[in-house]
Amino acid sequence: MNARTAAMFALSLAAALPAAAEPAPGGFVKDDPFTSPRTAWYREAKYGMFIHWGLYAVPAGEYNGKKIGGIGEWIMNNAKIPIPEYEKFAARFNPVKFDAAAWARAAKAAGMRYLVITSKHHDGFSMFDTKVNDYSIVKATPYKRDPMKELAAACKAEGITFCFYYSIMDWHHPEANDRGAATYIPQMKEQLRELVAQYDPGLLWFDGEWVGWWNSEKGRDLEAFLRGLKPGLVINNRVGKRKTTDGDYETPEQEIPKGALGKRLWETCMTLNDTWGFKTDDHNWKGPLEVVLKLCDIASKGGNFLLNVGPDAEGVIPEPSVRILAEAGQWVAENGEAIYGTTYSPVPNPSWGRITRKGNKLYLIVFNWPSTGTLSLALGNPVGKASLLKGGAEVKVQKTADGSGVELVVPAAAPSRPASVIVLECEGEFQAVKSLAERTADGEPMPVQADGSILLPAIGAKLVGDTLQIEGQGEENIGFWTKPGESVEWYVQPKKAGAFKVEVTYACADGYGSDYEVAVGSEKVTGTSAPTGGWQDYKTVALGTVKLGEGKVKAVVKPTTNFKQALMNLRSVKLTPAP
Ligand code: FHN
Repeated sequence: MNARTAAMFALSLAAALPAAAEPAPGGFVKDDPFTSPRTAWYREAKYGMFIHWGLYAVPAGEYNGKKIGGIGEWIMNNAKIPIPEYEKFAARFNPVKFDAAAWARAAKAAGMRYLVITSKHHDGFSMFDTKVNDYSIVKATPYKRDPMKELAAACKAEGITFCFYYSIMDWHHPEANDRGAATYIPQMKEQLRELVAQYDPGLLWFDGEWVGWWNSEKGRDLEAFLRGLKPGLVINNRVGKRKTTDGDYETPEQEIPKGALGKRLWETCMTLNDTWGFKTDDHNWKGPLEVVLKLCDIASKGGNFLLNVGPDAEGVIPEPSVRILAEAGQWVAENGEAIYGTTYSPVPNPSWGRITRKGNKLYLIVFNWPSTGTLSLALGNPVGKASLLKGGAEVKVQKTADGSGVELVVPAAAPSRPASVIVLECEGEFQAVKSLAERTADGEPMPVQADGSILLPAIGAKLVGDTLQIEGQGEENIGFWTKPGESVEWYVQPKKAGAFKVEVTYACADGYGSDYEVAVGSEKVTGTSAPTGGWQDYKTVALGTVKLGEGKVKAVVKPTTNFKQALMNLRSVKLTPAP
């Protein structure tokens, strides 16, 4: 079908189409997606499979013998393929190896509980049985079947919520623009009515909303229309213009927000390699470890993870995708209780891992299992029991003497790889204890241990300078100390006045180092950061003693003379009552 025919057909159809179904009488009263029963399945599911599948799988990143850069599903745009030329891919699209049950099984094995597939991407080609036009897999390809019908049934059989992606932007439709919107939008609504009526999706994932002719008013109208079709539908924010009032949740793409987005649902969508639609030459796969760590990071911030696969033109999901997702799925099968149905933790994520919350339980997802046998957590709550999620073995938990939170005593070996989960039952409303860095920022002293000693750790320091950085996870250090004018500081307030031994734990590579001082109140001791064998080869040196009263004073470490490129990687300073 050429552009002129398409235009004539669209105009004739617009005249024939029933006025798209308007929302239910009284329209749609927006409930709060963060707590609505409507989104309960979505908040439980947490992890979904994104599938980009369409005509673009035929060229698969190559056109006229040339590799086309960019994401595979944009080849029509990136290679500037004229519509009549692109339409010819339809005659070559015959996914005879498509196996809906195998796709649903792959999602299940991954631990994914919903699936979002492209019903129509920007190229305007419909991957479902539509009556609105003939530019579809049923009418324009030798395949002639409706794969979406089969996939919806297969997902249902596996207990996976079936959902659709739909692009507002349409490069094929002659009226998908400012001038023709009045014609195009009713046809778009009719296709959406078909999708809801024929396949009963749990969620509609809009995209392509950035086009200039789409606006918030049209978005609100479309959302009300859809809520009228199916009040329980979950809809993303790209139905409008990605405002926080649009749809039910935010959609960061290829990135993970730094933290929770308050009382707003969100979902990171991400490719498993570097393209959404299939490309023969994209083998840059994320591994199972990265998938698991991203899933935990996202869940700890209250997000969902929608991870993409791009099936080829024969209807096959690339084997590396299936393998990677299945391997990550083994961890999810063992530890999914820490992901499904959780929300963000009221306690900041610690350096050793991530924390999710479900009711009065915290799930401590430990990436860096401690060699010291203990884990600290800045939690102010009274705590109940703690146990390993895998196997249920009890974990001893006690409040720390210095009020910095709780300490858990853990077995020597991590129960799971790449992350182990401890379930901590809490009482009452969650109270996060200030982190050590927050205490220093507020001028509060570092905690005093039961023996009177005071640890000044990297993570509790105030960094005075713009190149200093906290590095590492689990046993952090202060690094990038490349400017002699930069220093670090803490506050100190001994329980009892007296003399304190000063020890420094640091690492330094050959060719670097400097003389430095540790000033505590009006007293100071000095040292030289001689090489220790490497930037991660730590050693502890005693620098002498300082006399301290019971008042609060500042402790400051700074380079003095003979500065050679960098001072050190500083793990901690420790003050111990001297006999
Ligand atoms: O342009 C699309 C792209 O092809 C892909 O579908 C992604 C997936 O979220 N969305 C748009 C880019 O933001």
